Order: sequence, then structure tokens, then C-alpha cells
Amino acid sequence: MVERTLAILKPDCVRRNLAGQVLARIEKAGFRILGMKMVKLTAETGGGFYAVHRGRPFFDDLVAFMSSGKCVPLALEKENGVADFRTLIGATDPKDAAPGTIRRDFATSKGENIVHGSDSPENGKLEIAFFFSEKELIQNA
Ligand code: IDP
Ligand code: MG
Repeated sequence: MVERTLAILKPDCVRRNLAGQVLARIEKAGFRILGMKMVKLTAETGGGFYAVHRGRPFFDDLVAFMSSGKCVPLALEKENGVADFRTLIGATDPKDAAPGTIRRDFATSKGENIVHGSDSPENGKLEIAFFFSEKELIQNA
């Protein structure tokens, strides 16, 4: 099934000038980019996006990191897109991520791990709607 998934190039990715390299891997893997923008999250918006993790020991650090610099949210679409994107990025902790994955190749820690990817088609839709209005998603170009 064709699925939509939200990616975010996290502040470490943008700050380290890796956005182009990571985007190239995403394009090469066959994802269509329906939407792309640059945003600076705040404690409020970053905490809202990761609300499911509120109360976890890493939550405050995660929100501080995600609001520490510019992010690039991407609305992506592909056959089997959610699982394929998770495969492309690798496990949360780069030490556990498979060779050749984005996190294994670029991430420095479990917290600063370069890129976000939705974990289900339902969350893909919800997370895309967090950053993009329907008219910002461009199908045919
Ligand atoms: P995911 O991004 O691979 O889906 P989640 O468990 O949903 O991983 O966690 C969201 C984000 O929170 C991670 O990408 C990472 O930035 C951060 N995070 C998760 N677990 C830890 C941890 O144990 N220590 C530090 N940061 C963590
Ligand atoms: Mg997750």
C-alpha cells in the first residue's frame, strides 16, 4: 500500500550540514517528497510533537534538543513507506543501527540521531498534519 510518513531532519543534521546528504539518500530510496519546509520548534511545539514520550527520563533532553536549532520536516510518500523509511534510517540508537543506515552512518548518540520517522501509517498521517496543511502537500510535480 502507498503510505505517507513524516521525516524530520533534526537540528544535529541541519547544524552539521548533513541535510543534503540525508535528503539524497531519501530520494535515492524512492520516496516522493510531497512537502518540505524549515522550522524552528519551541519547547511547546517540540513537546507537543513528542507528547507520547512525556514523563520518560529522556523527554526534557529530547525537547531541548529538538528546539535547539532548525529542523526540516518532510512529508514523504512511497509504497510501504512507513516501514521502508524506518529501515532506511535504522534503529533509534546508532550503535544498534544496521550498517549503511542513515543513523548508523551519521548519528552521534541515541538522543542526537539525525532523523525522525513515523512508526505507523496512522501516526504518519497525524504527524504530517502537525507540520503541513493539506494544500502544502503537492502530489503531481
Ligand atoms: P524513534 O525516533 O526511533 O522512533 P522513539 O523511541 O520514538 O525513537 O524516541 C523518540 C526520540 O527520542 C528518539 O529518536 C531519540 O531522539 C530520543 N530518545 C529515545 N530514547 C532515548 C534514550 O533512551 N535516550 C536519549 N534519547 C532517546
Ligand atoms: Mg518514534
